[in-house]
Amino acid sequence: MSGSCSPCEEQDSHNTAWPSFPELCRAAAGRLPADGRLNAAGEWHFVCWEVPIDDPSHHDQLFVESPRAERTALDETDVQGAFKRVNSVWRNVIEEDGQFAPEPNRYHLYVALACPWADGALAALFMPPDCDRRGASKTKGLEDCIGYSVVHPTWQRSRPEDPQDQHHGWTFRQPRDAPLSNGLGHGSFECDDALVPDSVNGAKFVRDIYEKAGDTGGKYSTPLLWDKKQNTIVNNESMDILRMFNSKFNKWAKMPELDLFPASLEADCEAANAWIYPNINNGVYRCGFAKSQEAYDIAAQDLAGALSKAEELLSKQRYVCGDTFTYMDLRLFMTLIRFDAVYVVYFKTNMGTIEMNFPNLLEYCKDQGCLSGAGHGKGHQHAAHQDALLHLTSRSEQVRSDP
Ligand SMILES: N[C@@H](CCC(=O)N[C@@H](CS)C(=O)NCC(=O)O)C(=O)O
Repeated sequence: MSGSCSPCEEQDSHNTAWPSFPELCRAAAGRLPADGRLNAAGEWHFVCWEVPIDDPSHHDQLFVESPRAERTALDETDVQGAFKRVNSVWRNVIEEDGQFAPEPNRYHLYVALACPWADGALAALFMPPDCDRRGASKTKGLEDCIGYSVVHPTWQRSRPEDPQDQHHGWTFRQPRDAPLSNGLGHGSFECDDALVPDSVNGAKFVRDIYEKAGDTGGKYSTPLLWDKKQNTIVNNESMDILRMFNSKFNKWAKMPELDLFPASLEADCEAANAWIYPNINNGVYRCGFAKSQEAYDIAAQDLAGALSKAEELLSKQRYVCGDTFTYMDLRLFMTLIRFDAVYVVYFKTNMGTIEMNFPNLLEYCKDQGCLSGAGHGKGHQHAAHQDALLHLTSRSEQVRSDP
């Protein structure tokens, strides 16, 4: 095979067309290619690269200079500078008679409230006192069945004792501990009452929990569902976790009848997800984590179009799929509620604000009143990704300079 590899999503290293990455990794004395990751099974996956892969003299370019590059979402970019989210690695399922059986008080959820994916999973657990404006519950009421921990919103160096290891990630603190600054030493972010330290593993960092389960490749993301019985990770994909919370713990749920994944609306939800997820939920990240102007412009255009489409849709119906609240609403809400406070500034999604420019989306958000949302969002985004974005020209700046 000759020539450069075009941008590609995760591919399997065992594909015979590609050089053997495990061998390359070994040959590089433990150094890992910059554009790849080890999955939980210890197999090497790469995201993309642009060197002639048939020429061994170029293989050095596949390796990072530091002994070890711990991955975060900020590294998940293709050669055009577009954010390409890498799939979650831990995908076990909770099922009767399976390795992970449904049981009360067996599982523990780790979340960052700043994270819309994790906050959605957490919101599904809780039964708030007075639900929404029209009195309908939107959560399962599993708070007595599944425990949880909440990280501090400001990423910290997870191995500060190792000068070679520059990974920054989620950390646990007690409410009223000393405030934290970000990795560049900026800011002072309080340890508020929303923080819940890790009572299960006693971990200082989310990374520690992944490593306890044998995952040393990262990324060390939330949500993360932990099995206290087998001392391992069940799953770190919010959609899977939501699905399991929806149906596997109904014996203990206060609202077993609430179905966020109704079979009758499956096709409608999937059709909505096909444009809402890439353009809005992940769309804000595609703007925020873009590393080229072109990638940002495409993402911002997709996002603006999808917000207008959602605005139009919700002028006609209460929920994304009609009259019924589904997981699509939970996920859309979790993005919209962060939009003005966080994404407009930090991810440069400033094609408008929900409050000023999208009246139906604003009403829609108010309608979801009982859901928790956006806790810690501002503190995290403004403090964590200190090197993202700063060189890109935002949508509103382009409009200003091009009247
Ligand atoms: N696919 C995952 C994505 C979760 C995710 O991206 N979490 C982010 C916070 S919003 C995270 O923890 N990132 C850690 C990192 O990038 O190191 C899901 O939906 O559960």
